[in-house]
Amino acid sequence: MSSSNKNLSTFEGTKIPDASSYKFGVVYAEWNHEVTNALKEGAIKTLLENGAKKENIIVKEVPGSFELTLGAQYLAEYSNVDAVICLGCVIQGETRHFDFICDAVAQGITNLNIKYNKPFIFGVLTPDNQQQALDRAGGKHGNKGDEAAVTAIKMLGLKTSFKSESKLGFSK
Ligand code: DLZ
Repeated sequence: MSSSNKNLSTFEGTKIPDASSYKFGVVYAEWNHEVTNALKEGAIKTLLENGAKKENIIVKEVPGSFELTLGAQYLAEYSNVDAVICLGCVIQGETRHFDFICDAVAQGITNLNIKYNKPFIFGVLTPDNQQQALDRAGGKHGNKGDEAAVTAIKMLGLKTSFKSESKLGFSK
């Protein structure tokens, strides 16, 4: 797994914009709850540390990673968030279920980015086993939730940079 060389909670050398003006959705899967709960806590903590207001972080739970796409769409439709952080953990099993879920959620989240012109962040761990997952949910490789939160903030900063440069107006 490539993230074994990178700590997911270390952002030295990168500039993280101020998140105080943005509204965030966080959707996380119940499956592998020990892991996904740690991802969720990491994401919220990182958003707050970078200026997000508690009242501007809307958190929702879905049954499994397969449901992250629709949960994220609900957040975009009904909560008017600027970005959605999608958190899940699909552990490699003995059946092809793993491939179907991973492919579906990756494609689903990709489509939402384009459909809404907003950042929908893929914070889904796809490890071989529980230990690899825990290592990336606040363990020795950091927390994928932290990384997902920083990615959301950076993408919103990028969008805002176009907004301030644009002379043609910016409708969405
Ligand atoms: C069914 C299933 C399996 C086998 N494994 C996982 C998993 O490792 N991680 C996860 O988030 N969800 C899993 N699921 C549940 C599916 O994501 C989904 O909730 C069900 O297939 C119902 O649509």
